[in-house]
Amino acid sequence: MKESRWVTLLLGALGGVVIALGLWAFGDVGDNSAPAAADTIPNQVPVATGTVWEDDITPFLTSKASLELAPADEVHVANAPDMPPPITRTDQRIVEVHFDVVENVAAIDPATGVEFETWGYKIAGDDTPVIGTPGPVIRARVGDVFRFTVTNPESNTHPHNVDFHAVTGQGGGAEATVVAPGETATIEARLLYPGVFMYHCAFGDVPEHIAHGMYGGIVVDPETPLPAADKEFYVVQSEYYTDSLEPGLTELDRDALLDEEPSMVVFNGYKGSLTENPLAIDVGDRARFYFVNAGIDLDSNFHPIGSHWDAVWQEGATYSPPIRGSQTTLVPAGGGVVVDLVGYVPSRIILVDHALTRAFYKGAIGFVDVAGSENPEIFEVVTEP
Ligand SMILES: [Cu+2]
Repeated sequence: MKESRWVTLLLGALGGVVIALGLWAFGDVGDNSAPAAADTIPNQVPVATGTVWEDDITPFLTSKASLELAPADEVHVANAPDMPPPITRTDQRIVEVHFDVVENVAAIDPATGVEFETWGYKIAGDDTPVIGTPGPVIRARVGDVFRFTVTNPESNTHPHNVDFHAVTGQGGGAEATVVAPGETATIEARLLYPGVFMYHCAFGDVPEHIAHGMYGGIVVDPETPLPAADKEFYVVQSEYYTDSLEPGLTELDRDALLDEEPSMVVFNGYKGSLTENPLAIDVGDRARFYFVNAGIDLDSNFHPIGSHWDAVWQEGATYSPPIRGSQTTLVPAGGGVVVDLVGYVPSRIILVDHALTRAFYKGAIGFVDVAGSENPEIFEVVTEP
């Protein structure tokens, strides 16, 4: 490189430092061309050099004092595999959700009768879930204030809490939501980032609480909605570490937990949940999956056998554009993804963790039944065996 080029680079770098110091000294950072509405407050925060990202992705916030409750007919919770409808409003609101903690004994492999002490969450006042895991899916819009209340019924035995990966604040709300049996706690948290996020109990021996089933997903819709889908589903992958696969009540196998060797890897809380109750779509449908990998320990290699992921919002980061046309998407433990598939021909699409030991032997398998007319332009059996 020529000497003059070095000098230019050096002067440029010095200039950048001077500008950055100036911005920092005069406190100009944080005003990233915010809209001038009276009740809008800038959210942008300075980074160490005193600069802000020009494309800061968090929204400008309507002050809490100006926020109204979300419309009464807007749905914010659903039990797997259902999703609440997308949030269609364009303003920020307060979204209220109330969970009860579940402690129960449930069949985690109903076909063989393997039972386990399942802990989890349910919508307060909703007595339909008995297993409690995965917890209900929550849906809100980015910029909303999430007012979350958790009650641990007096009949329970253990304290619990919730760490929301969608929440910015100490422990994702964990410390503030510790509830002993008989207690109730409430937090308010601004949902700064859109996406699909895990939540889980983070009390005491955290892996033990998650191993008993204390996890779920929260979907934060982006300001610019995703392209519409015809059907939406909520699917959670998770692991059980039982000391037996015999019928009857099994115990947590601590050695297996330490070795990260689950006896079961399941979708939606128990073995067979999505094979005994296949998801149903029609030819022509775009089906969207809000998928959370609760772990505890294994990454998921999420694949639709006999189809493709037409769109993948990697890591569930829906602010970013999707990649298109994928076969298998990697979902880390404690992560999520949003994936679309299109029903092109009538068939049974098989959802698996393509680490196939988990699918064939441990339960990480589910069905999507596509109904409609054959299309030989896409698939045709030429000669039967
Ligand atoms: Cu817990």
